[in-house]
Amino acid sequence: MKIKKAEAIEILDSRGNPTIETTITLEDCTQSSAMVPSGASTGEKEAFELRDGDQKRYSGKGVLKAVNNVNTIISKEITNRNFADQKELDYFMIALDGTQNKSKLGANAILSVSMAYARAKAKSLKIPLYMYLSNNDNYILPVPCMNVINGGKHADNNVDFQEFMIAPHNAQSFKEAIRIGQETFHALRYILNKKGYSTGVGDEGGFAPDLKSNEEAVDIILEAIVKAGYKPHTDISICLDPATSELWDNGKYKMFKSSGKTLSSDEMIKMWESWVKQYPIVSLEDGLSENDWNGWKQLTDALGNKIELVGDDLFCTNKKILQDGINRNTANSILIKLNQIGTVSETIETIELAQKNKYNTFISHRSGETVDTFIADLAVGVNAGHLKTGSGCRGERIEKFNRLLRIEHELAGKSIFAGKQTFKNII
Ligand code: 2PG
Ligand code: MG
Repeated sequence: MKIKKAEAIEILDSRGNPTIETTITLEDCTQSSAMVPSGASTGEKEAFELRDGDQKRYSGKGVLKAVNNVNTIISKEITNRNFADQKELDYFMIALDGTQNKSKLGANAILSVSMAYARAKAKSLKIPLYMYLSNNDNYILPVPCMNVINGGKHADNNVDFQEFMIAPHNAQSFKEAIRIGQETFHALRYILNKKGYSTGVGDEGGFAPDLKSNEEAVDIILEAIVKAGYKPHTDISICLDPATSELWDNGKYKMFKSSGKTLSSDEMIKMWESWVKQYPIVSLEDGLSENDWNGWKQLTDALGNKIELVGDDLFCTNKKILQDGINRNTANSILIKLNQIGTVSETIETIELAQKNKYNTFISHRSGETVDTFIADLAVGVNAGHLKTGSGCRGERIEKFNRLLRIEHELAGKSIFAGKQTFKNII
């Protein structure tokens, strides 16, 4: 099936910043589009997001160069050419770019084409996207890890750690898990309001109040779980993404937003050990910085058999870096973000490497999102078991949950909900 047309335009993401949308038309006239998200707490080794740097437009954040690369260079080379499959197209674009990190054409440009092509191919084959992305017939709906309190770079409050998530795992279906999560989210709003805290939300839809300490975020969430009628640990556990690469300052961790206090790597590990003792935590993402591999090894030795230690900035969805982590027995899980690596095929290869080596996979949105729901299909297609896509509000987050509700409905009895199985050695 040849590509007839590839056309990109500049649109806006959920933070109101420009991003790229590409529409692919196949020779059978099937047409599909994809929109690319954008991170705030990005890993140093992520694929290159091409922005214009023209201060006269959107403070330099425009993406007209990336748009132009799709409409000229990429379009010229891929139209009227036959690609056997997704891999062939993706590797063709990687070669066309020719750099290590997709800095010539822009990972945002390349990914928009890769995702739109996947969607168009699925449509042309008359199968759902999750089926196109899958290599077997088993479909597992992920546990939604809902980011109910936002801090760090995602909110203008005094909370240092970026994400406090609830994982409603004790449910028979995704639909039930979402209900449990939403009821807790609303209970949390009630409690924050009662305490006189702000109920305004951050970039990912979680509440973003000023708090007395980082710990207080977990304490209030536990209160909300009980208020909603559920049991912490049994029904709902906690996932954290403190995004500590953002706190890394001259070999130490600095609590920039609260006390300004600094902690050594050892002290951070001790802190996480005590949090894990004290709270029903099932996963800790980027508990240490991407530049603290020695600390990561110690953290893995200390907590690796108790909870999921998820590498986000650490691995950047890059299979070479993941392989390094596997060789060094570092972390036991990986966060997966399409735009960290820049093509659908490479994303799936990284997931396959993780799964082969018994690393858990956690599919993720970015803090700057669009209503594109690709990651919902990806989570089901590769049976990732968990997905984080924000909180219980903000349309760009809810769209992913709604897509999963539709997928579960469509599969009527032919899918299972990951539930407790996801955290089987932990809960
Ligand atoms: C993260 C992500 C998504 P950002 O750190 O995991 O929640 O944030 O997109 O800003 O990198
Ligand atoms: Mg992260």
